[in-house]
Amino acid sequence: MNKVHMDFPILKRLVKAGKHLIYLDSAATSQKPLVVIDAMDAYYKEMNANIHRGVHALAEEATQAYESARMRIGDFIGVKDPREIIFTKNTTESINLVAKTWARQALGKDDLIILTPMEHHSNLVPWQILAAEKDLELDFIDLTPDGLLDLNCYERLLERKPKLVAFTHMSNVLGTINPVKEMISMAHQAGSVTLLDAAQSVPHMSVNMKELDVDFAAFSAHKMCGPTGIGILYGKAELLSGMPVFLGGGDMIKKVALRSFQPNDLPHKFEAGTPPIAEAIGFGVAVDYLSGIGMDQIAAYERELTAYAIERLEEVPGVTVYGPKVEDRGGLVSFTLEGIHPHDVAQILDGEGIAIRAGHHCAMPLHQNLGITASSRASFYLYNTRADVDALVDGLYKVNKVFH
Ligand code: 7TS
Repeated sequence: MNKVHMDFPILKRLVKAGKHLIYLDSAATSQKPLVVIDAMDAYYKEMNANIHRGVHALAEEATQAYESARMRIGDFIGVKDPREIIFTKNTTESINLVAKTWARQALGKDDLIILTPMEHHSNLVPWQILAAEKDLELDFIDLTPDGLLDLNCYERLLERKPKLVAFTHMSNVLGTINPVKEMISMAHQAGSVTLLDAAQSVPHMSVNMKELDVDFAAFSAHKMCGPTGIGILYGKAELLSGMPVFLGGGDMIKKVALRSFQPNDLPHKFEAGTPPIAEAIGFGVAVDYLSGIGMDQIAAYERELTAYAIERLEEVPGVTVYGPKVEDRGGLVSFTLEGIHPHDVAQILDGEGIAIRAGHHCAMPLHQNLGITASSRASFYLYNTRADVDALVDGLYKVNKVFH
């Protein structure tokens, strides 16, 4: 796996004081392999045209490349029907789309939405906005002390027949991988629609939306070797086709009169305006790249690296590691160092060329739940190595020395 390092040009660069970059912030955004950068470059150099409109050669080629990317991204998550793969800006926009169209139509006063306290703000705030507008109730599945969802609590909440259950596949702070297949099946038995925030799972493990039988799912290209500015909303065709439109404008219409319009067919109905074409092409190449390595291999590699990281971090005096045991988690570790603010930890590590994230990681309620205001987080991807973990641990000894 270490040879994939060579595929990522940025990992060769030097940062502070001539140190080699050690990038441990892939949960925020991953680095991009050269094949993805080259594919986007080639689009602009050889094919640039708007899609779905022109009849000229470039427009046809660009349209074909864009739609081919949609098919390959669909394949990557077990979805054969391109009508169910909507290109959006990112995970955040995908979830907002569902909140502002399906949920706004389907939910009314006093209806219940079930969420979890480990959600990223982007699977929390859209529901808060809708709850205020429609007078809905939000309730939350309790966390166990080791950072898992309490499924007994979930069962009790489902007795109240929520209209929607929305949860993350993997926590971006605790690393917890939730038992989503079971949770989706339980929700369906209670008659609820399900939405999966797959921003941290699809990049790191094999996820098949059809096997999960989830109703909606959201993820972003930039966390999975692809470019920024593009993400996916997966939705079951029967739900998507009954939903009101999201944004209005070009491409999302079949017919327009002065006072009315007829929406386009899926998936274009939800893709108003010129989409991020180069980004879709880059995203397609990113999933080809990940498939070429193998998602099961990536997941196993990250699990082994995370186990090593937890073991090594626990050697460092004053470190508290958050989240469940390694069997229940993905490739990231959040921790605090006693008496030292996470921002100071990140700053000293930065001086060593080590990039981690410090703060609330867009999960303020979860930090409150943990009784802290901030944490440091090292997150891994296929290009990280045990040597990166060793550098992190050496860096933390240095932080301790500076502060004590
Ligand atoms: N959901 C989860 C679970 C996430 O981790 C993130 C981003 C998002 C949604 C939002 O994704 P976006 O592409 O729409 O921004 N998480 C992080 C993070 O942990 N650090 O920076 C961004």
